[in-house]
Amino acid sequence: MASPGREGFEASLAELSASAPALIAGADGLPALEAARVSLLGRKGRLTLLLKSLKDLDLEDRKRLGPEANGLKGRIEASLDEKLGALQGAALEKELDSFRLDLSLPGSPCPRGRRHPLVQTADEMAEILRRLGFSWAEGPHVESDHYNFWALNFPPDHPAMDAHDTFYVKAAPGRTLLLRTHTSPVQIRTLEAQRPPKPVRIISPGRVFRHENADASHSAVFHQIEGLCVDRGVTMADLKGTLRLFLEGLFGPGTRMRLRPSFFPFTEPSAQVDIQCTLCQGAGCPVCKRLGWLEILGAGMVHPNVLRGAGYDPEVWSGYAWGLGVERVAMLKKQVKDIRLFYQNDLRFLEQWS
Ligand code: 2U9
Repeated sequence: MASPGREGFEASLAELSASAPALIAGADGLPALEAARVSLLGRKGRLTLLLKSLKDLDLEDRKRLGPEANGLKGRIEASLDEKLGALQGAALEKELDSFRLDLSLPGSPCPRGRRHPLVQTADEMAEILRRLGFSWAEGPHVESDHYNFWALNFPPDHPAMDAHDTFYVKAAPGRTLLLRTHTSPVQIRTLEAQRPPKPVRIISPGRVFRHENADASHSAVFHQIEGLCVDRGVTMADLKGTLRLFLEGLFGPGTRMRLRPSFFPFTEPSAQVDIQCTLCQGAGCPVCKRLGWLEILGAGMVHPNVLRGAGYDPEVWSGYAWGLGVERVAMLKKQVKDIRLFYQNDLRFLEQWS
């Protein structure tokens, strides 16, 4: 291209300086602005070509007009940027204007989940006992005969050991494994784990297994919560006080309880604990079989043989323990007539309690 010469250069510079702002200002959208940029600063844009032609001027003219032309380039770039920002801002405003969010619309519903009624019952008992200082302890479902029976002072001919009552698991010769018939092995394991012996206050909620036919009040798989407190100088009065607070917490203030003598291999003395019938307040009804009282749990002072076996000297330490069935409590509190309903997963049944 022929050199425009100094005058031509100056004329083009003056013309561009005058027309570029209007060109940019007049761009009414992003495509128009891009077209303006290309026409000024693109590879063959007017200012680009003008700057390229600088080299054809005399040195003196280059020194004077070069900075002027570059200054114009800087101003044009700045106003292109400014216009781009303004157009993008306006586009965003327009998009936001067209997008009306109605915050008063109800949200999409999320169905509320529920704990299983047996979990609700176990949690309620555990919470009362937690406040009384008892910690939650766990243990295996598949146990050795040692932890399930021998460590708990069962005599070798106790009927619980019979295959009719206990599920045995195939094990290596010389080793007897079974599905625990109560959660008491957890307490033995906990006592054994304290070396040297120290005070223990635990509950052992969990699943237990007994080889029996299911009916409205029996299930081969059910749940227990057992409690154990071992310390120096623990007495039957502590057991009664704890059970009173536990049963009042569970069945309401003023719930009456009574202890009747009983027998378990692992406690001595042992007691059967009843509460006054929650339905008829002792008057007698079908639920309490007209007795006015409901058998609710078994309890007693930990047998000295059990303490000794677990490494606690019975001359120094004493303890109380109790056990109860979660299903039995859930059935009483929620007025469920058949234990099997808890395991059938009929949501119409399960959703009654939240
Ligand atoms: C240790 C020492 C003593 C736990 C106890 C009972 C009495 C009891 C039954 C209630 C209904 C089982 O679910 S049920 O059939 N339990 O009557 N359980 S004392 O005694 C222990 C436990 C562990 C070391």
